[in-house]
Amino acid sequence: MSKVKLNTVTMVVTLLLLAETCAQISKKKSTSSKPVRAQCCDDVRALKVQVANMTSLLEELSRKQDTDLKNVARQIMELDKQSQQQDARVTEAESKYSEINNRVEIMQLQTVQSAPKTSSEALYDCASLYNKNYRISGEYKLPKDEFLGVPELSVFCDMKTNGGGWTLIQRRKIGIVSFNRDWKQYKNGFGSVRGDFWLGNDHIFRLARQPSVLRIELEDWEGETRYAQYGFFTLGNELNSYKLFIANYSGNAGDSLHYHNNTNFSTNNQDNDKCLDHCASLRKGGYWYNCCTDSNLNGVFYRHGEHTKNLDGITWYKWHGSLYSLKRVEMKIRPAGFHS
Ligand SMILES: [Ca+2]
Repeated sequence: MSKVKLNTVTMVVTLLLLAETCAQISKKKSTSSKPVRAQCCDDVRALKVQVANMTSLLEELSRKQDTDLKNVARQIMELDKQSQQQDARVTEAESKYSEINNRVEIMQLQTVQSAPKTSSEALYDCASLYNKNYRISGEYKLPKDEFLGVPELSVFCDMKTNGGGWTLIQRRKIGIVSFNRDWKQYKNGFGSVRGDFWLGNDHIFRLARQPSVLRIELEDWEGETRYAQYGFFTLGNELNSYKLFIANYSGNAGDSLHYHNNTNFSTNNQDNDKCLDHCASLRKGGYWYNCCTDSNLNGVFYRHGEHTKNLDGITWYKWHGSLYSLKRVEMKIRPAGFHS
């Protein structure tokens, strides 16, 4: 490029010098130097043509450079985009890797569990798993223990919240599983521990025979979360209709379980409530109904926009009143003496 420019400049200077010489010659020999003048002017014309050619070449080169620059810029942008896509793929691969890692850990745990063991090292709940260094939230299989008369049980462990070690006894989040069920179903449990479920009154009763803490986590349709925790939680056995005993509330959701303290469990086919009405039928769930509810965590799952119609939704009176059905609920327990 600079070479071309230099040539053009040289050419232009030469042309000017020639024109000057030409003018001087024609001044000196104005009458007798016709052939010289003609020769000179022919050279000037030839040079003029050359300069014009050079100029157009320059313009063409300059245009080409512009195009090249634009192409380079485009290529850089393209490369940038590709690198971003690469980054996204790496992130995705990383998250898959950690998921697989989790599964491997859980499989290892299941292998450990299937080995024979004495009752003293029984994997009794999520807190005992936590103490055996299982620190990932997820589904675990608690083995059968004939010594304690404990059946095999799939549980979901929350190993993160407030120190971990929590065994979930209930979850509402998807809304496909109906909670309007009978006594036997509430006794044995239903649903899927990865989705919506009730662990089962027999299992909850057994887990809460040791002094336990109950934690209830709630989420509304705006994505806000609250919790209610009870430092004391236990249930009566089936003969005592799984009567609820709670105490020592703390949290920011308000205490909407207090009204249900010391009441029996009722279902659509067993009215054990403290009311002339049949609360389980009215509120369409199984719960420790009083007359009837200050909370209804096993009520009907209403999607956003439908939750102001009925009293039978998933309610927690002290937070959103009796007409607001919550988006998500988790009820979880762990031993009172648990230390993470
Ligand atoms: Ca009744």
